[in-house]
Amino acid sequence: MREPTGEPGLAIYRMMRLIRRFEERVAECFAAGEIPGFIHLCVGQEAPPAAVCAVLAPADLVSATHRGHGQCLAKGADPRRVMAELFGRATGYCRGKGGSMHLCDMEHGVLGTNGVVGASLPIAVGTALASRIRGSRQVTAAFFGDGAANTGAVHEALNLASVWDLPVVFVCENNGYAEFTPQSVHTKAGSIAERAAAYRMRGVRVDGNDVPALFAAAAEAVDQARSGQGPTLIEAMTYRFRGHHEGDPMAYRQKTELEEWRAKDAIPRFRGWLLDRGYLTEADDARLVVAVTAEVDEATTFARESPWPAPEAALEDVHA
Ligand SMILES: Cc1ncc(C[n+]2csc(CCOP(=O)(O)OP(=O)(O)O)c2C)c(N)n1
Ligand SMILES: [Mg+2]
Repeated sequence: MREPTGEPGLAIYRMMRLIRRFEERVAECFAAGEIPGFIHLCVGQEAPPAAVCAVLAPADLVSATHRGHGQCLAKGADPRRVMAELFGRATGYCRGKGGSMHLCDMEHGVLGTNGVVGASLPIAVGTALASRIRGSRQVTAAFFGDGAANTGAVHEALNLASVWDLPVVFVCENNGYAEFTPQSVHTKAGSIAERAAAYRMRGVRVDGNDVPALFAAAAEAVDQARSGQGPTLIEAMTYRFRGHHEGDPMAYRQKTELEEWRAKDAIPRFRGWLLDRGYLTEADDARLVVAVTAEVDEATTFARESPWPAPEAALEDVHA
C-alpha cells in the first residue's frame, strides 16, 4: 500500500489548503457581486481531487464536474487563470467565456469542468480510448457525484470502459446529496462502488476525508489502468460544507449533520497525520497557510485587474 509520505504528502496537504482558501475567496467575491453565474464550491471535498491528482502524471487527463475548481487546481491549473475565468476576464483559461462550469486547461490535462451532470464519464472513456489508440500510457480520471451515478450515460461509460479495459479511473465524490435530495431518497442502491461488480469492474469505497486511504486506492487504480488492466470505480465518501450552489439556504439538512462532518474535516485530519509522522511541523504549517493565502490574494488581484473580453471576440472560438 502506498502512503502519502514526505514531499508528496506535503504537496497534497498544501493543495487541500489552497483549494479551501480559493473556494472561500470565490464565495466572498461571488457574494460581493464580482463573479457572475452559478457557483458550486467544493469546501469539505478537497481530499479526493488532491489525493487522486497527486498520483496522476502531468500528461494524464482529468474530466471534471460542475463542482470542479478543486479538480482543476489539483491537476495543476494556475489559480490566477482559474480565478480570472470565474470573473469572466479575457485572461481566464477560456478567455472568460466559459466560467465555473466550462473551464478547461489542456496544458495541464484538464479536459473541462462540466455543467451536464454525468457527462464527465463518457468524455473520459473517449479520451482513454484515444490514448489507447495512440499507444500512449496516459490515464484519464473522471470525477462525478452520487447524483450523477443515477444517470444513464454513467452506466454506458462504465460498461464500455470495462468491456475494453480502458485506462480510466472513475472517482465518485459521494457527498450524500444531489442538489437538495439526500442519497437515501435518490436511490435504493446505497453503495455506488458495488455497482462496479455488475460491469466486472473493481469497485472500492473509501473514506473520502481520509487522505492516506484515498491515496492508496488511487495509486492502485492508476497503476492498474496504466498497465492495461482496466478501470476502477472509487467511491469517496465525503461531504460539502457549503450549499449545493452559492446562495443555497441549506434548509434540507440538520445543523447536527454539518457539525458531525466538520469533526471529520479532511484538512485537520491529514494535518495531524503529517505532524504525528514528522513530515510537517507547526512552524512549517503556519508558513504554508500564509503562502497559500498570498497565492489566492494574488489570483484575486490578477482576476480583478484583468481586462474584460473585447466585444468583437464574442464570435471567436465558435465552432460549427
Ligand atoms: C444532465 C443534468 N441533469 C440535471 C442537472 C441539474 N443538476 C445540477 S447539479 C445536480 C446534482 C448533482 O449531484 P451530484 O452528482 O451528487 O453532484 P454534487 O452536486 O453533489 O457535487 C443536478 C441534478 C444537470 N446539470 N445536468
Ligand atoms: Mg452529490
